[in-house]
Amino acid sequence: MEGSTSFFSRLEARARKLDSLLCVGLDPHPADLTENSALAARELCLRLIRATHDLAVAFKPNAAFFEAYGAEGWQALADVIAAIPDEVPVILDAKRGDISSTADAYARSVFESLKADAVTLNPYLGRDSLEPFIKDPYQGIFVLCKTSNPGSGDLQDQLLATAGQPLTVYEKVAQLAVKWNALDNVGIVVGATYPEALERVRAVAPNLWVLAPGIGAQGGDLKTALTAGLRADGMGLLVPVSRQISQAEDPRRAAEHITLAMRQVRRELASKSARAVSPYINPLAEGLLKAGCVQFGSFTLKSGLQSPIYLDLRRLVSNPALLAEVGAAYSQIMEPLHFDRLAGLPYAALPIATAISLQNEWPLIYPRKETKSYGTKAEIEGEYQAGERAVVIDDLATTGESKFEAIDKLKAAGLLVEDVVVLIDRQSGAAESLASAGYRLNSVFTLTELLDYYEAHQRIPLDHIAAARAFLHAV
Ligand code: NUP
Repeated sequence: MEGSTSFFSRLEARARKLDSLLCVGLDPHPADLTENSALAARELCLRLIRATHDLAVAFKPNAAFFEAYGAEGWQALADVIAAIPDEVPVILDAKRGDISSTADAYARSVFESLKADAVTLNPYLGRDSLEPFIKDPYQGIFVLCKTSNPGSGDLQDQLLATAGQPLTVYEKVAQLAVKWNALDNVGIVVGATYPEALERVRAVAPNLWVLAPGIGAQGGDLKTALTAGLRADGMGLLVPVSRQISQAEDPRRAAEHITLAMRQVRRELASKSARAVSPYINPLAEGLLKAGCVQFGSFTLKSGLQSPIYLDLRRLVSNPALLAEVGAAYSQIMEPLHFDRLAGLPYAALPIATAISLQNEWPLIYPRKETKSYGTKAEIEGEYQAGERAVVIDDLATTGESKFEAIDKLKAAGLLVEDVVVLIDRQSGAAESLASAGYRLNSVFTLTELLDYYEAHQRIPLDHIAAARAFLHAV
């Protein structure tokens, strides 16, 4: 259709340009109208658009307030959407959801007839019911995850039994949304009235865009919601506000006021933490310690250095549930990366790369450690084509030296490499040396974060922690 700019890349570009996360809601409540008619609803929304279009990252008309007026209301909705300037994305709040053949008709209604850019959907019917809306990355969806209303817990807070920790239904929805977001056009709805849900969803979906209604009339607090729900980079949370703007004496002033308050909170949060602590630290730090993947004492490293901490992720193969959790954490941080296949580095990362591959159906190759002297004499096992992008998967990053050896082999085979992903960054120069050669190091967490966790939870004697920190500073 409109080319390849995905819905969220357009939304994010506008959010950055305006330095804002405000989405202006267009909800013509009958009580706010000069008369109870579709015409008055239309006029109110047109006034709001004129007053706030340069402050709105997006507009969100709610279909219900227009549908209530029948055919005239539907026409008013079409007029309101048509009046929104092209550069402002329109999110139609209609909460659709049906079997795929019917969903296909809903998608045509939303995108072809009404010409909205995105729509809210109910995920109760599953992946195929969403498919017609996300075929084209230009158009996006926000899937209901944890809604802002008092009764949202009746179903959404129910616990599901899983292989690892029990999960709420809404966390499961967030997990699925991460999977469905292959084209960068799936976000979720989490009410600003439930900051703890925003926080839990962020742990499951660190990169997804969240639409967080409930500020103002429903009692949600802006600062609490932003603190709980922003992505590590201070983006990723779109805050729709309807009544607090539409019912204000001066709607533009109200929108300006919210914009400034948002900027202030985001600045404060950014100055507090250059890099937010990884959301994976809790479950994985415990599991790794229990499995003996993290040991404290005195160990000789491959480089000859003596280290007071030893990380041995080869032991993961004996702990399949933990291996699966590790694979899931990699998968989450790999969500924004672009690649055609995984390249697992022997030996430690091969089972991890296999877990990631199985969880996402991402194909895997691996450069051999020793070249075969017989048969195919292959340097790289698995299928690939020259020109494809490979993402390097390893267990740890220390100096980065072993990553360069592997990258050289992959490049010699015509593959492109941009990203290296590891579970733990030992912070001994790998990120810097990879960056200077044009590669990005992505880690689920750093060794410092792991030590901070063990110290805060008193899992390890303090002298071991201190020795490990001293070692980190020395290298
Ligand atoms: O969980 C949700 N809560 C919610 O309020 C999901 C929504 N889509 N909404 C919608 O956001 C609601 O229907 C209304 O259109 C808007 C909130 O309006 P206000 O409370 O800012 O006036």
